[in-house]
Amino acid sequence: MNTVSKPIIPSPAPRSSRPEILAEEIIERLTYRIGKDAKVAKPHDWLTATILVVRDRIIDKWMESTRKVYETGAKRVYYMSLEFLIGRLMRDAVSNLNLMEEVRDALASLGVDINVIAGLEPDAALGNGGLGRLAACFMESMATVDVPAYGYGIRYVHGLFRQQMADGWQVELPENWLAHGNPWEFERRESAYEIGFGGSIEVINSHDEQPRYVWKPAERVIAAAFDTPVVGWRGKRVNTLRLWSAQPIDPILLDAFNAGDHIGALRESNRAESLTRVLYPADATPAGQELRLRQEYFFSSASLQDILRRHLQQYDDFTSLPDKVAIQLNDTHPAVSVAELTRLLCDVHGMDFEQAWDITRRTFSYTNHTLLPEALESWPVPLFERLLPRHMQIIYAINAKILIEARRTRNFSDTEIRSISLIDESGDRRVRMGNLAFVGSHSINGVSALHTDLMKVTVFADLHKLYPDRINNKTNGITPRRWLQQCNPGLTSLVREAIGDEFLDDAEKLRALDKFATDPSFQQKFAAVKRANKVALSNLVASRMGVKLDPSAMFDIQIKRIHEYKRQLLNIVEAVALYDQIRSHPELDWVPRVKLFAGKAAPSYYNAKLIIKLINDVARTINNDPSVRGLLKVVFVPNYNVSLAEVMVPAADLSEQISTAGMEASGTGNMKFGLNGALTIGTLDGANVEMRDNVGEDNIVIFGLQADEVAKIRSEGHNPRAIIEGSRELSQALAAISSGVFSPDDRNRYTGLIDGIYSHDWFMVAGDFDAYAAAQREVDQIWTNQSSWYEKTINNTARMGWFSSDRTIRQYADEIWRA
Ligand code: B1H
Repeated sequence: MNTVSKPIIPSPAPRSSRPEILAEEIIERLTYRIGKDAKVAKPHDWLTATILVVRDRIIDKWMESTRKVYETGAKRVYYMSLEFLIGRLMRDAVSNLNLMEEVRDALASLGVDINVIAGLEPDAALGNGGLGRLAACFMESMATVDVPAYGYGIRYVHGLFRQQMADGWQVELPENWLAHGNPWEFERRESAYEIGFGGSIEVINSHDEQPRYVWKPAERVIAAAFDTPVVGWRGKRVNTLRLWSAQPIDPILLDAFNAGDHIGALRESNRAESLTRVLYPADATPAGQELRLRQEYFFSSASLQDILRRHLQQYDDFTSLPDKVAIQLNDTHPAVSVAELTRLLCDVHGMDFEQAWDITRRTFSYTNHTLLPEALESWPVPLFERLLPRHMQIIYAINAKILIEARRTRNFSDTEIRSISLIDESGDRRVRMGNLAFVGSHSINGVSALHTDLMKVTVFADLHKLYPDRINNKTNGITPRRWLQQCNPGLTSLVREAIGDEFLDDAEKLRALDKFATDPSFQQKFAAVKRANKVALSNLVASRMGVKLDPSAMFDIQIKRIHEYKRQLLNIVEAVALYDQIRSHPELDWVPRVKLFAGKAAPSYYNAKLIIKLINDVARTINNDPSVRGLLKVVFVPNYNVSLAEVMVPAADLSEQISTAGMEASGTGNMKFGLNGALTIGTLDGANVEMRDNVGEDNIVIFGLQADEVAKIRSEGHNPRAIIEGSRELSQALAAISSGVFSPDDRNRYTGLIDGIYSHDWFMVAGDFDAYAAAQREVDQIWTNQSSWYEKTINNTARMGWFSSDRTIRQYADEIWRA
């Protein structure tokens, strides 16, 4: 026998992190990878060279992490999400590798300022808002707490649009994060899969007990993988974010090209590539278009094929899948996966339906992120059938099984059956993705305690009766690395001086700060850090918008997507009322305030865009009125994104979390502000409820109707007109807006918007106005006693550690994934 012994391949030598060595490597990458002479290198070249050097240090750990999972046979977790709102990566990676000083010094020795080049990195904005940012925090926390995990998503060429203001109106411009290339990613040509659409189904052995179904798609595209390493805190573990890009099977149809049809020759290629070209810019509402369903199926199928391939490489068959694989569905966007996994197991791998279904259900779990009825995804049956004919059959088969079970075991009535069915038969027939995700999962979780409670009595009330053990809560969290250490180095140093380093590894250790809350010298240092952060934000606002802010005023900030339920309108109406008051009573001691707003509106959401315009109209009027004497300023900062949040969050004195109770599933911005020492003014909605429980009711200002009261008022009838007429401040403010005081160029601009408050007030702007205004005056009162203000805000920082996404991920790992 001729045996060739396997060569022993040495691992690369560990890399030094001495600044001199780092500097040498940066020059090496600049020269040989980018092809630039240091003498003519542009800041962008330095950035790329630096990222390549940092990346190499991640790769060693990456391979080690991957190897370890193979060796130990550990369970893998897959987080499937159509959105990953990552932001910039360099600071995150450098800081998690504990190389910040070394990289800074290395660059300084080359005459490069790390802050300048870090600011050039584009934000990876592959998400809309909270749901996408949560996925990014989870990726970092899964690496930190050592869960072997892969994120699966789409590599959109254009992430969330860039927002510009034209005369106070939002204008959307394309975003181009890949313009300078992406040094973080690795294209994996070997990991490519075919994805089909449309076509027909062939039945083989149709007379057998187990006929085989073969789907013959009419259309096919290739899903190509791009991997980004995600490094956890202290570089312990590196996981993979795998994003799929659509490519044509035939890049060019040469026959057509040779016949002179140059455009037709590229048609297929364009069609394929358009699949992953843009992120749908809706938040908390589904896009409902065919391309979106194609995106959902494309990334679901590619990810599942990849997961099954990896499993078979290591294990004999799929019976062990639920023990070795946990797949988390981030909302219903990947819910078609439930049908796709069943299909792959039956049609491709020859398993019988019952077993495939059992494995599917034990493998998936689903997170619900919203109760808004208009946000629950459903697809018209004819569209679904045309695009995914085999999946439609499987969904009918699952539905039959579930409905029979419900009738037999629980004696479900027709009404209950209609509500749990996977098909909505109430109008045009539609496939309900929420119900599909629910029945195809062993765990369904909400994202805050209140939201989970409401899930059980609203959208999933009947499914909850059928499967009472499935719904559970996992309150959201945020990564304290990005949202404290990196965005707020001043506060981080101050806390380290006071209580040592333990909180860096366990955010709940911040509790030790409690005893400093009343310490005058600590309060002063805390205030100095806050002031420095406010100066930094003021500089940004001055340079971007030419508006001057006074850092000694209270910075009152509301940043999030613009949505009626988030009630930016309530905030700006109160600002108008306050403006009135200041002018009527100039003799009173008004607390100087700067009201800052930022956020994007879905391009097709008319009222949201109108609210942006209103904020800008009010800002122009107030900021130019000398009688206000700078006591009130209103600013709308354009193009809100992760990087802007990293500057605004640490600079906030007051955090506005004022959604209509029962409508914000959790919120995560609320947590970022609390952690960074802002006082929250908020309703008892989403995770605000648990924030109050953690920080204590003296350290948060809660106002307004509660979720059950809102529900009761809505069902029994609400009379906003009477409320408005009973509140002088509110009626004056609404009359001013409605009559065109802030829009002299178009006096009717806001008539419709304000009429909505008078006629139905669905979002309880009138219903909550007086309580909100009173709460704002209470905030003013607290501010006038600065020692009491800082006592409360220090208590916030001290008690927000529980909201670390490390805690959230540990709960998912222990209670859902069992990883
Ligand atoms: C949240 C969404 C969402 N809930 C549909 N739902 C989308 C729905 O493109 N779409 O079709 C996009 C996003 N996003 C948010 O999730 C909640 O509103 C927040 O309250 C919550 O904190 C966040 C994370 O759980």
